Amino acid sequence: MRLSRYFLPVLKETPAEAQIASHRLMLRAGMIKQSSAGIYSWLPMGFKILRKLENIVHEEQIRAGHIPMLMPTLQSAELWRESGRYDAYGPEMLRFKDRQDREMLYGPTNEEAITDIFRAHVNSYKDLPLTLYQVQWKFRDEMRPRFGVMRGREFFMKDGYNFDLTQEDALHAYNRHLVSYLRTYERMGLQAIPMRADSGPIGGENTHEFLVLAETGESEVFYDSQITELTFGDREIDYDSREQCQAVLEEFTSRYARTDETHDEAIFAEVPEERRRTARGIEVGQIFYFGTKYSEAMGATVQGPDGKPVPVHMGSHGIGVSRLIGAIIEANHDDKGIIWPEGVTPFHVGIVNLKQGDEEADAACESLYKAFEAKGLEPLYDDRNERAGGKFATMDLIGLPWRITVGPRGLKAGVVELTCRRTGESEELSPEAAIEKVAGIYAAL
Ligand code: P5A
Repeated sequence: MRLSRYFLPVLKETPAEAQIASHRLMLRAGMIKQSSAGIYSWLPMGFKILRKLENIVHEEQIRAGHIPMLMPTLQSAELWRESGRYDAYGPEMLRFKDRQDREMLYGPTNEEAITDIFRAHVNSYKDLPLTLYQVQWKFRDEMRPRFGVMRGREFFMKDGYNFDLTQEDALHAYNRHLVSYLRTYERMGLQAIPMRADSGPIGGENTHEFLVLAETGESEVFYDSQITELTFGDREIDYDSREQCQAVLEEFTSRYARTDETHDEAIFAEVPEERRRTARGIEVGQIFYFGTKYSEAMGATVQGPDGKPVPVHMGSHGIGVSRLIGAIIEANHDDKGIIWPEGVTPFHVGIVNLKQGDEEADAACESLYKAFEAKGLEPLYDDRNERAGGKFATMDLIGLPWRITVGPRGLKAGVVELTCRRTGESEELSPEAAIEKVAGIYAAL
């Protein structure tokens, strides 16, 4: 992409309404624009990152054997009356009537909708196990929408639902989700710690929230510091293997890690004092096993092996895709701007032309641009007629991990400058070597 032809409305001033870094930087970097409280337009660069995260989520869900689909954002109140949640959900649910006077709502979550699909089409235990998921907009009329996309009213969520014959099978689905979520967050450059939590209006006893530690996080958390030393890494997991999934769950959840809702001082006191931590965290996902809560209320049964109808065991599993962008920025920024992890960056490399209009500099930038494209990478070329300082400030603000600076002086010596956004370190290389180095970094991801 050439910056002169892109739509990247960066702001020079810090917006007064933004209280935390990620909100400020998303506005300043021209990623989002508020349309009303807690509701945002996703401008091209913000949208690009949203799609990247969505793609990672899809890849990891499909790897775990889960099946993508799409349900509508608008739902009928009837289904929610069946489950008993229409009254229980409270003012967070946005309710309205259509022209036929039918009661409708903007879905805050989809347990009812998916259970309705399941009961219409699945009759036999032989069709189980089944896990369906979608990535779709949700609406919750939050009392205090704030911090930009972090606590929005309209937000993008991956929501998945498993259907199993027995509790044991459903717990395997729970464990499988936990494993796939660990992988998903790590690919986004985040450490998200599974913590024991409260199930709230979704229901059930088994639930873990995934938290990214951050001072600006809304949740208070308590944990054993040993947990922060764990990484999932590039281990190969057979998602059908109960033993393997169970082992990962045990590894990642056996140490003390709880949100304030489930915190227990007496148990926490058993953790050696030097390892006890109290901190704040951003909830980027939550998994639930709630058994037959919805299937019994809504008559979602299958014919069991003995021919008798049995209600299916279910769980649901969510990832806050739009919130994740805020979480990634909270964990990856400095006073100049965002520092995207390579796995989610909107463009792989920035090209800064120090002297637009200089024949040699223009030609060198063009040839770098084409070479990156030929390698399947997306460069963002700042080809505007602007001062170098302004170009650097924009690149630092939008946070591409690598920047190549091209100027007439360097070109005379046969070099360009390659700069790492995270460390600030620069090196002079031939254009070919710079391309190879950047391409190599992305190839290794
Ligand atoms: C699981 C999927 C559920 O709704 N039903 C379907 C279950 N879980 S949850 O924990 O309530 O939400 C899942 C994730 O969505 C994100 N999230 C939000 N993101 C931005 N703004 C909000 N107002 C908001 N509310 C929830 C969180 O990341 C949460 O973990």
